[in-house]
Amino acid sequence: MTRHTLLALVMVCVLGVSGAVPGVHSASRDAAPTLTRTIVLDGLDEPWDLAFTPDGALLVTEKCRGLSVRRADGTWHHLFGPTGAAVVAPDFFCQGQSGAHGIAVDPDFARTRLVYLYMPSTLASPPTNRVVRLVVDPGYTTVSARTDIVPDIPFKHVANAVGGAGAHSGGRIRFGPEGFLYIPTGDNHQPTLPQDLSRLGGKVLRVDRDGQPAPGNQTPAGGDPRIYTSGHRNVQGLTFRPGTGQPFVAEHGPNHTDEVTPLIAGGNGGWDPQQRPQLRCPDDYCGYAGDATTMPMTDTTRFPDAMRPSWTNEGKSEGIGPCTFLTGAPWGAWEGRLAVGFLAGQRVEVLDLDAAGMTTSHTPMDLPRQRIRALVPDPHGDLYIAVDAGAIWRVAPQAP
Ligand SMILES: [Ca+2]
Repeated sequence: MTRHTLLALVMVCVLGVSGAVPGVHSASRDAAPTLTRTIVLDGLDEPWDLAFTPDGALLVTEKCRGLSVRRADGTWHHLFGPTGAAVVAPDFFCQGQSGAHGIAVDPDFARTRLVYLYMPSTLASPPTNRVVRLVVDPGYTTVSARTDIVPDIPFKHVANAVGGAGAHSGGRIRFGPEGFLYIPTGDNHQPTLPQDLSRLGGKVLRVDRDGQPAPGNQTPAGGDPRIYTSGHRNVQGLTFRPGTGQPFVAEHGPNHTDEVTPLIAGGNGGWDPQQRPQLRCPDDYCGYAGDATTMPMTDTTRFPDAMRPSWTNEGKSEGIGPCTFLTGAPWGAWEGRLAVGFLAGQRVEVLDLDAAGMTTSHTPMDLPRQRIRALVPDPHGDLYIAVDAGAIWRVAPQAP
């Protein structure tokens, strides 16, 4: 499929990061790397996530097309999803914001050939989001041995007064450095879901490769033991800090306040869009009814021990999306910093964190304005960026 194999060199732009960005700390400005951007793939249909395998393949999800692969030889192949894929999943569908979302490669992939896909499914009624485990053959021609390891993640199957079906599914699945799979979910515009420890929406789950609860989740008593953290709205980014391994999430705000939050096992993110008598809450969902004070993303009045965000854009809602730490010496002073992407905000910010994970400064990457959907480092530390317009970029740094 030649439209998908526009390998490299379609467009190469050398972008010197401006030294005149207002408000940027001088230390980060002076040390900013030079970025070279290459369009690696184009003509995709709403790419959502991507993952590299150890043998040189690039797995890509598209919201309504499911899972595809760019093999090491550059050829493109549609592996799994609707009609047209090598393996058709009749239960797969896309609706509203939802469809094929996160893709993760097993930490022992060279031996197991296992990959994990987050998607909605009609196998349950009403439909659910689920994590599907698949075996990929050595030639990347097909998948087999489908096992639905977490089949019971809530899906918003009907519209309500605050939005359409398919809203707020989370879905950016990643393996942590300790070998367990983290699964962020969303609140489905359902007021009680984020604080309901018997259901999996508005949470970050942590499981083994069979979907069983991982040891050490510290789920509050009586909760579903797969729950690692609760009280989330719609986590769209998930990554792990080099050195400490601590998970960080990026989470969509409502009409205000996107958040980046370091997670603690058993923690509560403090999102609780129910029972706000002072607000007018359509269909009892208060999520859009207030502001940063009356409907906070982290309600420290109701939850004094709530996990504190590392960074917010309080007062604004910019559709924060993916996040990843920058690794490798070519990033220069940006090595070890956290890159976060924005959809409505159409940019990537580089956050400098202190030892506790709190943001001390932030710097925008000098890139074309696009809705940023995925940020994934390749095995060399170059940053791959998927944009909603249908492209995947590679951004290679060069330290000054
Ligand atoms: Ca929060």
